[in-house]
Amino acid sequence: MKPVTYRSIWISDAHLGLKASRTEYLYDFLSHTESEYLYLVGDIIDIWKIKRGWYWPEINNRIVRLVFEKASRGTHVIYVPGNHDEFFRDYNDLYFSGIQIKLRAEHVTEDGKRLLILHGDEFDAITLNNKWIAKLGSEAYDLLIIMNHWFNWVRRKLGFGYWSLSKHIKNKVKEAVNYISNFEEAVTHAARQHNADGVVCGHIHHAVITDYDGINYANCGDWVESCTALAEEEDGKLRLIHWLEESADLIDGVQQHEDRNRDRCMVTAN
Ligand SMILES: [Mn+2]
Repeated sequence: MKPVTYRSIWISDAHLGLKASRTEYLYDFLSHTESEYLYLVGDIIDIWKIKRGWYWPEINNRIVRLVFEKASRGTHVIYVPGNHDEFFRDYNDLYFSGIQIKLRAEHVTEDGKRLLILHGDEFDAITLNNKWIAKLGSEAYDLLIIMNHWFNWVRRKLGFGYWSLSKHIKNKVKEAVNYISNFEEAVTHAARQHNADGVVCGHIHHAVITDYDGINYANCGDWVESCTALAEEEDGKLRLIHWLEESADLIDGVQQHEDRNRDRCMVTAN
C-alpha cells in the first residue's frame, strides 16, 4: 500500500511507556503516511511513567526507529517536548540524527500562514484562574506561566509527578467543558501575542480545529484514546485525521485478535 502523503503531520500525547498507549495504531499510522515535516508535539515518551515502572514493548522501539528512518529519508522532524517528556526541554535547539528539539516551534503553511507549535501544559495554571486573569491582561498570563513552571519544578524535585489540571477535572463533565474552552482561549491568546495566524498544540487529549477571533486553533489529540493526528494538505489546508476510522482494515484485524483472546479467556475461566 502506497503511503498517504501530506506536507506536514503533527502528533502529540502518544505516551509511549504507558500500557494504555495505542502503539499498534500509532505505528500503523506512521508507516502509512509520509510528510515533508513531522512535528512531535510533546508527551511522546511518558518519562514520568517509565520512572515509576519500566514498560517498554518492542513496538515502541519500532516506532522510535521509524521516526529516525523518516528523518534520514529527508523528513524534517521537530520534537517539541511536553510535560511528560520535559527531560528533553533541557536540550532546546539540539539537533540529533535528523531530529530537532524545540521548546516552541514555528511553521509556515504552504499558503503562508504562520503557526506557533507548543505542547500546552504551561497554560494549565492560566486556565484554572481564567476569569480574573483575563481582566489582568497579558503580563499576568506570562507571570502565571512562570509560576506554573516553578510550581512543577519544585514538585519534580520533591519526587512528585507533574500536576495537570486537565487530568484533575477530567471526570467532572461541566468543569471539563469549561476547562477545554479556557485552555483553547489561553493558547490562542499566546498565538496572538506572537503575531501568529494560528497555533498547534496537544496536552488536553482533545483533537479539534477551530477558530478564536481569527486565530486558528488546532489540537492534534492523542494516541491513548482517540488516535488522532493533524495534517497539512499540499495546498496548506489543515485537517484532522481520525486513524481509527481511516484504518478500518487494521481495526478489523485487531478486533478479530481481541475476539480470539476473549474466547480464549472465557474458555480458561470456565
Ligand atoms: Mn501534556
